[in-house]
This record gives sequence, C-alpha cells and structure tokens, in this order.
Amino acid sequence: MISNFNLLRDAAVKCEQKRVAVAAAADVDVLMAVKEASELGFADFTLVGDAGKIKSIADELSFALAGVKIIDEPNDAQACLLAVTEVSQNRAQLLMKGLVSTSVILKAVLNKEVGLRTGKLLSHIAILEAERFNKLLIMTDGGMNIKPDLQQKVGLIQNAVVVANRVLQIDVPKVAPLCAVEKVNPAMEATLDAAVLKSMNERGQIPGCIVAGPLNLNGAISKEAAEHIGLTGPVAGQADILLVPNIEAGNILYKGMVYFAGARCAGLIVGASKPIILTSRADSHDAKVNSIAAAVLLA
Ligand code: COD
Repeated sequence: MISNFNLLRDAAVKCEQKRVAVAAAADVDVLMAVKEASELGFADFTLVGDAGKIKSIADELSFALAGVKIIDEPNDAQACLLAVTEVSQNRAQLLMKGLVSTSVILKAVLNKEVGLRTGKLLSHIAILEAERFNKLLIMTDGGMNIKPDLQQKVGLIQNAVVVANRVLQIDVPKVAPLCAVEKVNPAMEATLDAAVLKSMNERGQIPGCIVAGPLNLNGAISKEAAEHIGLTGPVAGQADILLVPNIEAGNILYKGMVYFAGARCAGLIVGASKPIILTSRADSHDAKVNSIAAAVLLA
C-alpha cells in the first residue's frame, strides 16, 4: 500500500517512461511542475501552446527542454484539441491541463472525433494526504460530475476503485458514501443513495470494494468517532474512498483539507482512455508534481 506522496513519487520514478501532452502549457507554474517531473524522471513531455512564450518561460526557469516536443498553438481551445489528439493517437500516454479552464479541456476530452471517450463515466479523483492520517485518501467527485445520480455514483466508485488498486495499491478499498448523518433519512437523498450503494455492493453489483453507508465524515475516517457513534463494520473509521454527494461538497472538502489542514494533494480525471492530470491554477507546485506522479502510476 502506498501511504504517502513521497512513496507515490518513488513508485512513479520506477514506472516505464511515459509521455505527457500538456494542453495550453505557456505558464510559469505549469512549466515549473513539468521541469521538476522531467528532472525527477517521471515522464517526457509534449507541450502544446504558444511556442514563443513556452521557450521564454523555460529560459527564465533555466529549463533546457531536453526531450521536450513543442507544438505551437496559441489558441487555448485548439491547443486542448491538439493535446488530446496526441494522446488519442498514442503519441503521448497522458494528458495534462495547463493554463486553461477546466470545462474547455473537458470538452476537448469529450469531443466525439478526437476525444478520449470510452463509453464509461469520466470523473474527478482527488488524492489527499493529511498530517493526522497515516494513509492517502481518495475523494470523488469534486471536479467534474456536478450532481451525480445513483447510476453515476456507481461509476464514480468503479473509477475510484481502479485508482485505489493501481495508484495506492489497495486491493479491496473501503468506500464511504458521505452524508450528513449515519442513518437513512428519506428527506436526505444522499442517505438513500448510500444505502442502495451498500446493498448493490453486497449483491455483487459493485465489485472489488466494500461499500458501507450512510456514513458521516467523522464516522468514515475516525475510528474513535465511529466507536463513539456506535458504527461497526470494516469501513467505519477506515474508509479509503470518500464518495461525496455532489461537486460542491467535494470541492469544499478538498479545499478545506488543503487550506485549513495543509493537506498535500493530487488531482486526476479518470474513466477516459488515458489518465488526465487536472490541477487548478490555485493548486500548489507540490500538488501539480504529485498529480503527474499519480497519473504515471495509473497509466
Ligand atoms: N462522463 C462521460 N461523458 C460525459 C460526462 C462524463 N462525466 N459528462 C458529459 N459527458 C458526455 C455526455 O454524455 C454528452 O455526450 C457530452 O459529453 C456532452 O454532455 P453535456 O452537454 O452534459 O456536457 P457539457 O459539455 O455541457 O459539460 C461537460 C462538463 C464536464 C464540461 C460539465 O459537466 C462541467 O462543466 N462540469 C464541471 C466542471 C468544472 O467546472 N469543474 C471545476 C470545479 S473545480
């Protein structure tokens, strides 16, 4: 089991070398992350964006661009489509979001001609490392699916299980569909979905994991809290995957962990034919490098 980002980075270095296509790469923060990942030996890079700007930022960063391929395309939406095409034509094995809005790159990923659709649900995964926990937590979906229905929640769990298996090396992850309370309340839709997800898991409809719910956040991640509330079973207090009820809950939990608790993090989109490294401008340099490492392990 990979329990922290240092171990995760070590594992990424040992993986077979992959190439990452970066969409709209002309940005200092993005190129700093590319430089570090390239120096650490995680991957090679194809940078799509304004070539003049990319070269001048690289100069400022003393980044020699060794092994880097540049595709000149100053328009962001076009740069996303070209970067996606690099991946769909297998000239690169991973896609990374540069300085472009999330919805623009996601639309390129979903493009019917050149995109990376598989027929499966695409979803956002955050991996979080908080000082008080001696393991990495997976949280989904605070970045793509706005208000997932029950069927989409099944897809979110399935995508998260793949990340738990391949990136965190957890064979049978424990999944907590998060709610405000730990009992079914018909007025709270998330508790109804949680109970159904648990039942679907028990009947083999969501394999490869253990789902329990409804669970509140403390009941999901703290053994002491779970005991105090009287929650039993393998997931209570020990969840590996936190399934949030909607994008707002996920986004707030993610930013709360990072800003209040100083958590280290990584962000990915999964479910496409290849992993997508998706961090925002506000994410730290550490988060960007962690995300590249996590995607390399997933690929
Ligand atoms: N998985 C697979 N296919 C999808 C998904 C998905 N999650 N979402 C849409 N599709 C397919 C649909 O089946 C359809 O064929 C096509 O894509 C277009 O569907 P729409 O019209 O519902 O989707 P769009 O293009 O309007 O929006 C898709 C987005 C992902 C852009 C949208 O859901 C979105 O903006 N999500 C939030 C992204 C965001 O702002 N994140 C930032 C939070 S930090």
